[in-house]
Amino acid sequence: MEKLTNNKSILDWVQTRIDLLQPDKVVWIDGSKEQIQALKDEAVSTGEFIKLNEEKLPDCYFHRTNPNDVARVEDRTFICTPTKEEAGPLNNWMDPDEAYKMCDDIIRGSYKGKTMYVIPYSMCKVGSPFAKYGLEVTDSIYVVCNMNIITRIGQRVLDAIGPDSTDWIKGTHASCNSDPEKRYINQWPQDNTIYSVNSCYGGNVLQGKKCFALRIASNLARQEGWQAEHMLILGIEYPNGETKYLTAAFPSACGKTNLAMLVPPKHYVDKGYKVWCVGDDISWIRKGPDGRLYAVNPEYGFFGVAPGTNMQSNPNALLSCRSGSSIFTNVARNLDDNTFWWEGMPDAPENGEDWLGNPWNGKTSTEKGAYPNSRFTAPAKNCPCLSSEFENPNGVPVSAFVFGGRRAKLAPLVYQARNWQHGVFVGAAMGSETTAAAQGQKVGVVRHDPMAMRPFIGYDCGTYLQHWLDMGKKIDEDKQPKIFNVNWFRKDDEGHFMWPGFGDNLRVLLWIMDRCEGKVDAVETPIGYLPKPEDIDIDGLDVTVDDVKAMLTVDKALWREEADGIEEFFKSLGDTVPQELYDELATLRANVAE
Ligand code: GTP
Ligand code: SPV
Ligand code: MN
Repeated sequence: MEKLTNNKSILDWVQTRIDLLQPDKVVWIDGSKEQIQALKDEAVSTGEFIKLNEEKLPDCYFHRTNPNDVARVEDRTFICTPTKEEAGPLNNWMDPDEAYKMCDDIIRGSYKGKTMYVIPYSMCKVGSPFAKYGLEVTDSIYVVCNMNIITRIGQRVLDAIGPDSTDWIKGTHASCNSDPEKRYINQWPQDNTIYSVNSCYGGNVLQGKKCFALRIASNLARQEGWQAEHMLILGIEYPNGETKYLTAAFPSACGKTNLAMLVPPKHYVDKGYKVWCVGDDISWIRKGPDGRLYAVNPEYGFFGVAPGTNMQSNPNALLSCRSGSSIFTNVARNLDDNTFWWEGMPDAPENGEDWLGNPWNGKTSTEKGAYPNSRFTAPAKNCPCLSSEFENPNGVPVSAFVFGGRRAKLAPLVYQARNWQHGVFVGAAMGSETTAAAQGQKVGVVRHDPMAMRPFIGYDCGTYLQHWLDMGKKIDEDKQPKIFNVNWFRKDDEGHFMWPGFGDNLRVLLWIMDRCEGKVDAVETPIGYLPKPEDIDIDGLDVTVDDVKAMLTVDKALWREEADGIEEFFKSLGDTVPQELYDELATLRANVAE
């Protein structure tokens, strides 16, 4: 085995992995094109990958996971802190020593006959002030190739860690036999350690993403005074050439990738507006030298929801994965030309194969071709609207934080919080209808999901909310991002979405930005500041001012019910919930009282 570092802490740890997992062979991932290509070829030869049409989809591959392993498993995700209180009531908890023992017993010897790949990876640009490094050992080429797309990997990472540092995250992935009863996604925040056991699904095993960049990082962020959030980052370029940035937190499968890459409506394009994507899922946020908050995207690619992505809804995402070097997981295939297909794309193949590998006629079948949580993995560099600031080591200044979720009835299209503390309450009280992004829960049920971080806070939720309040106190009021809530998913009585969404969401973002600059008035309501209906531009839409009015109604009776739900939720979080949030709840109650 050719080692790529002399760092003793790394070599010692890799040796413990070899002793435990007992691979036949160890391969260090240097990240070279040749090495990655050889791995792809090997995966094709074993059937792990299917190579797609090289002319139409250069360097693109298809992969199927075990049908029992198609989304994150929140009920099998554990935070292993010395005490249960540190993990808090929203996380599953396991005693750290017991968790090691249990996982080690499951994975011991599971690499026999296999190769261990050692992936050095970086979250954020290598060597940049925000960067943090990790190593993940895996027995899956699929994991190596995906990590190569969504993180920065290889020799340069080991060089950046250097010969002496012990400041890196230790990650162990073992595919085992995909036994759902023995599947564990465990984080030990005190040890900066991650285990992914008996899974090969992205969010469980591409450890840079949710395990590290959110669960482990949120814990580091609290200690070090910054924030790790489940937020997209986008820039709006105005016709005068100025660009303003916002970040937005929506729960899984609630529209982050779509918003991050939105294409402005035609009359905005004609006027010279542009939207630039900095990130579509995760933000690391710090106070900059000028006292404002700055956000970076620690990832290097996109792991996006496939179904619903098309040239109308999100052309930039489709172009990102079509232009090459992408991986498609659990989608359907068109066997005539060996390309991918999923719901929401035109021309369902007659001669197709569904995500399970069964013959599938998209013209006649009533079954879905692609799994609802099927995904594409695409390099950020492929994205036509990638921001020039994507690799800016210092990040971009944040003007607004936007929260949102799927609420058929309650939340208006957009509203603004009265101040930071109220904004933290709005984020803390967020609820959203559940989606297919997590296994083992009913889809479409409203659940509380503070800051869209419920499955990703690596410590106690009440303490996390306190950290949000503390961050606000560190920033002068005039430099604090303004906080908003949006709801693209409000439905009319017939169950249709009331707002066209997607590119037209820019119309709402422009109101948000105008509010940040004090350029537009608002209506004060019991829940915060709402737009005057005529201030949301509907030019060119099949929507009237009355429709907008209907999307902006605040139904006090519904909000009274909501307040009860929020109180119950806060109580379930225990006594670490900051008093300030109960004060905000009391204000809401008073405002919506009969
Ligand atoms: P994760 O990758 O799981 O974190 O998801 P995400 O938040 O990035 O969600 P994504 O943008 O992939 O969207 C998920 C689903 O929501 C897709 O099926 C979209 O078609 C749908 N969606 C996104 N934006 C809108 C919108 O503005 N309106 C409506 N009606 N649907 C939307
Ligand atoms: C999410 O579920 O929020 C995702 C996909 O972004 S996963 O990587 O599976 O977490
Ligand atoms: Mn996500």
